[in-house]
Amino acid sequence: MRTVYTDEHRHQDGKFELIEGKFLPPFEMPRRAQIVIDRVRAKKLGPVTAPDSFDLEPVHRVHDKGLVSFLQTAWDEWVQAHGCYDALPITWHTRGFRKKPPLPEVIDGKLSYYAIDAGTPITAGTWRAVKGAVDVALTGVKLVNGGEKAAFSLCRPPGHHAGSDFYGGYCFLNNAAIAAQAFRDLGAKRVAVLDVDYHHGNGTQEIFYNRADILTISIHADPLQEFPYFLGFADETGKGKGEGYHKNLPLRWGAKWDKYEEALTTAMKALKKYSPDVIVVSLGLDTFKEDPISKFKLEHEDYFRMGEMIAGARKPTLFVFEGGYAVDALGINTVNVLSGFEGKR
Ligand code: SS9
Ligand code: ZN
Repeated sequence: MRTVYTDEHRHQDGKFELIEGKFLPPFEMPRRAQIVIDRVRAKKLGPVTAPDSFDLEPVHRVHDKGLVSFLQTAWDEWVQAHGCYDALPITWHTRGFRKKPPLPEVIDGKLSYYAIDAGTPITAGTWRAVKGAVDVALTGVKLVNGGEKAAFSLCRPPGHHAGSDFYGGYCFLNNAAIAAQAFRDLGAKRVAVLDVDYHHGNGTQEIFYNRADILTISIHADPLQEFPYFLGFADETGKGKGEGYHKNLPLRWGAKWDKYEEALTTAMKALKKYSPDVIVVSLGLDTFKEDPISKFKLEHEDYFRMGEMIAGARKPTLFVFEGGYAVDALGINTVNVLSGFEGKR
């Protein structure tokens, strides 16, 4: 299968994230994508192509214009106010405030308005990297829409925590959601998004929650135990027209392949029943046993099986790269899924 990749991701290179009470160098780092593209080449998964450049119209199909323009100017506004440190918020819009407050005029307030956490630094190159990741996703769409059976969009930064008008969890714009909507706009009648990242795909769920034309399924750590904490429970099944077209499969900390396989079997059953024209996979590899911020216990081998099971749907499939922070193992695990999908071990 073809991989879409650009070095533009390197421009997202934060100094800090706030995690476990410490300012640490971000787990979401440029080496993540580097190690994956190296493995793609070493294993000869297929050709690697650079993305085309798209305008922002497909982005505006799923994201609020305010969020998109904020992401473009936030760094300059931040530097004017505070100098060249990473831009992170420290106040949140929570219960007890106005439901729909006006957008604050100052950068600190804007960060508080749009961000869901203090782990997602905006830096000098953030917008450049984010735009690159969207181009990578949309180029993958173009390939699959043009008849390729599958493609791998090696997006970085990831996207599945970003919603219509919020960012966080290392994500700024939702690459997978933008891709899913683009498939619809190119004529696909039904699209399914399968999110196998360790964390719940809250952004993707929020974006498509009231729609029946895009089925969303997420397998992830129980939100009672894990980020993003407030969405991703099994009783969330869609709203209005979208009722019955969202599925959450939360698993408790410590889940190994046996539990995971059960959930993935359930997911694939729902997906096959929906019979989509195309599948978008939010491919996170932070389910790995050595992931430094996660608590599932998948092994290298399990990722082949994951790929095989996804291939069982026999639909055109776009893989969109999401999380995974055991960097040394990230290339192996990612390419194992993609090789498994292609029936190669
Ligand atoms: C650690 C919380 C880390 C969010 C992680 C986002 C992962 C994106 N318990 N902060 S795939
Ligand atoms: Zn994750």
